[in-house]
Amino acid sequence: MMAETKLDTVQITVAGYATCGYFQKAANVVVSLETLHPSRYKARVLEFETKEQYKKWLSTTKTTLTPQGPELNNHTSSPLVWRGEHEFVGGCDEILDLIRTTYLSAGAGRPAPPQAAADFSTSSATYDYDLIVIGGGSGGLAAAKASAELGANVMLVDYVKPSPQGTVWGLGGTCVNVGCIPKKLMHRSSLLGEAAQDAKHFGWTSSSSSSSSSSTSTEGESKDSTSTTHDWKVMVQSVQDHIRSLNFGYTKDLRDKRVTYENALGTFVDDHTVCLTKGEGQEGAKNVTARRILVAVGGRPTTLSCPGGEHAITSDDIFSLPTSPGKTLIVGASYIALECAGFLAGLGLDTTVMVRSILLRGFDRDIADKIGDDMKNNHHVKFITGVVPESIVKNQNGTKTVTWANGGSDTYDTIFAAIGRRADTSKLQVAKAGINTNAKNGKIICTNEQTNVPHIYAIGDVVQDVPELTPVAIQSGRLLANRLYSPGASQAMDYNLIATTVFTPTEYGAIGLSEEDATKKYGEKRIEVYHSSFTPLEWSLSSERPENGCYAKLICDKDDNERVIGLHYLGPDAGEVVQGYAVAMRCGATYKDFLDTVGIHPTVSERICDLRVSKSSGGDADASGC
Ligand code: FAD
Ligand code: NA7
Repeated sequence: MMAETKLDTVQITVAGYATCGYFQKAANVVVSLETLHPSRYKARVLEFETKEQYKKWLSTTKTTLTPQGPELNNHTSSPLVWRGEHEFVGGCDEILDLIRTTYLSAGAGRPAPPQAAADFSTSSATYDYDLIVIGGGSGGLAAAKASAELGANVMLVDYVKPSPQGTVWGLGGTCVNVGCIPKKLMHRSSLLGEAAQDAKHFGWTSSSSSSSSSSTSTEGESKDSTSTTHDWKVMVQSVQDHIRSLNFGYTKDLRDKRVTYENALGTFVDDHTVCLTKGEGQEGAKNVTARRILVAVGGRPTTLSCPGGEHAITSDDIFSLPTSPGKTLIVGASYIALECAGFLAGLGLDTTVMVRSILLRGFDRDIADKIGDDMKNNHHVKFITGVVPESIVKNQNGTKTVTWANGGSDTYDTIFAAIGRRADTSKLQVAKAGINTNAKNGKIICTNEQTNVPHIYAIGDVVQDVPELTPVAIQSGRLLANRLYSPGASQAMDYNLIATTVFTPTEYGAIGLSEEDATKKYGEKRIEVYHSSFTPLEWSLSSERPENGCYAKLICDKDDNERVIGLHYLGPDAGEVVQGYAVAMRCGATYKDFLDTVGIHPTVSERICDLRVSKSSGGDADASGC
């Protein structure tokens, strides 16, 4: 057996002042070297707050280094780099040259794994925590727990500012309290109502009697023609009970993993210090410090700016309304608007969507149009298009009268604004830490989840140009924790080919590019689309279900062996159907791979492995039989 050569660890020290770009570059490279080869290199970074402090320190430190001479004598710039105890190397250029020629020569030609830049701070400084996480939502919880499991001393602070309507909730962030979880459960409630409709064709009969639903109903009782009734209060109670159990679970989880949890609003005092308050005023305020800070504060819904806009609720309020919203106008046409419209209509409520321009901007047009038609024709959702509310007046009986362009007007029990979300950075005082944000939406600009302040990070919805999805926040938080606290870990978050699902009455699952984006990116000539409309077997006994109401398409890159670059599926259980295809697409699956895959019969998913009509052929996409 060959004996393993034991190499000595080389320590490289980089010193400089915080705002010096050359110092940052040299420090990043040296820390990366340690990350790549932790047993061979040890990075030591000395950061001074100001140029003056650095210069003062430099003049005395130079006397301790060797070899003494004109080169060392003339070195007055930042950074100062030395090897081992006192072997002078030079500045930024010298250390980069040394690394290139000496330390990396054995691995030349092999691409480095994707890595985030490392951070650094004065090694002698002491802090209360290794990491403070601001925000206890999907991303913050995941990052805090993973960091603590890797040995870091972590504090997590979470605070929910009440919505303008006064709604508050517990630990867990948007997804658990006012997002994915209650949304999916209410969507499920709506699907159960549809299933009850289907059930009679499968031999079931219902004996319950009917009750009435009026446009001003606040009782929460709705009915359909088969006399199935729905009780809003029961649904909300069950959903909220479930959420409370999740809130409790998160608190316990933090305790078990030894993360210090503070139910407090965090605001930056400086780049290492966070002030914790109870939200209202400064009473009981305390400062805590950390070597690193992670911002995971998510986003909040945008409110309507028209006169009377304050009478509208948002997704922060809908899932805990104590009584049924009754006749509802939803303003906005993206996925939150359509998902909520879908379940409200499915629960039997009079539901209208006000669309400023198009449905589901950014998603595949074919599918977006089909969703609109389906909601209108098969799910009783009304649409008012090309307008926005001009005013909302609250009437004495609590109803709200909305007016819009061209004299349009109607009265509703509830106005629900779903017109987008803004990063929740307004109270964070990011400027005090020197963090760069996008002034338009408050989002934090990051590279590999690292802000412009090297030891401050951000993940999840608060980050500019990142998909606003729970699993994205979680995955990026876990990978970041690994990079920070697991020696040698360097894997960066990959934001490509992330599957998602829109939970409209007929669900829509998507991975990769829309047909429009694919055409824009690669050109029309390079794209081939294979597609089919179909009727799921489950729908085939119900006269209420539309024929060929479901649809699937694969978008392929002809110049790359017909690699599948976009997958779109409209039909039941879309999330369950598309998740596995995301794995295949990440592995580079081609159209042929899809066709070669034997389907599971009789399922809706098998359709995706049998899309034989190309758009370029002009063939009929409507399927018949099995
Ligand atoms: P959040 O979960 O928003 O957590 C941020 C936390 O930080 C909050 O608790 C907030 O109160 C707290 N906070 C803010 N400021 C401070 C401060 N200064 N100090 C202390 N705490 C602070 N995604 C999906 O993947 N699937 C879906 O089906 C889905 N459906 C959705 C439906 C709706 C209605 C909405 C609104 C969103 C939905 N999303 C969905 C998106 C998903 O909820 C978000 O992407 C996810 O929650 C983002 O996680 P986060 O950690 O970035 O932030
Ligand atoms: P989006 O995806 O930002 O969409 C906002 C929608 O609201 C969109 O249809 C907009 O129409 C519409 N909008 C925006 N401003 C107005 C005003 N002033 N009046 C009327 N309509 C307006 O927001 P969502 O809330 O659906 O989702 C946000 C994210 O949260 C999403 O990515 C999820 O992952 C979680 P437009 O197309 O611009 O004309």
